[in-house]
Amino acid sequence: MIEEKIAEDFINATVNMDMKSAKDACKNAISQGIDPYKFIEMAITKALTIIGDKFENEEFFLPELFMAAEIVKKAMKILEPHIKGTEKRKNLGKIVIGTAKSDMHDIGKNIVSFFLQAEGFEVIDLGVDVSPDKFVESVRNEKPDILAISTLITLTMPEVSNTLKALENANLRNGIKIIIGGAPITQEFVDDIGADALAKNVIDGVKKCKGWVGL
Ligand code: B12
Repeated sequence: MIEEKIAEDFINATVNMDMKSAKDACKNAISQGIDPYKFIEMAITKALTIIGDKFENEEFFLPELFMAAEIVKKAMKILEPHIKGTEKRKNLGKIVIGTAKSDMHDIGKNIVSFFLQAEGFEVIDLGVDVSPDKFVESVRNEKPDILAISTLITLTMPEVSNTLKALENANLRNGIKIIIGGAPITQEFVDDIGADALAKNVIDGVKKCKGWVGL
């Protein structure tokens, strides 16, 4: 299948740190009419999983992780304008999103943020390394319907828990739904800290957020 071949081209290019071929594969995917979301799952997420495994096995080191992240950012710039729904302006509700304190990973968060906006949510993106105090301040000022937190590092998971405690201490926990995403997050953790939902991927996350606003 052509989409598998193009996904493979992207994966090989990313693993070989070949920015030009990776961008060409994305452009090819678009010109072949491949759904950008499908391409993100088949090519981008898969490439990053391979890079992550190589990093874990000490075949790759930090420079490769950084380079792969740069390639993915450029790839997303090519794909984003072709994601359906970008033209919608429905205002389904307001979402504050950010990556937990001490965590700099933002590729997944940015994808989620992009899709939430494409679905019609107003999204306030606080970026990476967001302290519990900063989340609290934003919830106080923005009064969102949903707070969405991302974290990819096991060691930064306690910061998610600290954020929920800080919200409770500030009397801001009631009235908002809280969704947590990122590879190390489990349902048990979400239940333990008293968040409302776990999102295993962007589709699951967007579906749960839409469910909360009655869609
Ligand atoms: C790229 C990358 C980096 C880049 C990040 C660049 C960037 N701007 O994001 C850089 C080079 C900076 C980096 C640094 C580090 N990294 Co890193 N990194 C990765 C890598 C390869 C890919 C992550 C990624 O973007 N995945 C693709 C996206 C699309 O997937 P995702 O983030 O999981 O998001 C999806 C879902 O989880 C979900 N989701 C995520 N968040 C949310 C939130 C909400 C609300 C919702 C609804 C859904 C949702 O939806 C997304 C789309 O479906 C992973 C390996 C891997 N397989 O994940 C390691 C990985 C996460 N990194 C790791 C480590 C250890 C580090 C460092 C500590 C390395 C070091 N020694 O310095 C530093 C930490 C720096 C810091 N303080 O944050 C480990 C973490 C291990 C752990 N569990 O603790 C991993 C797993 C690699 C490994 N196998 O060892 N890293």
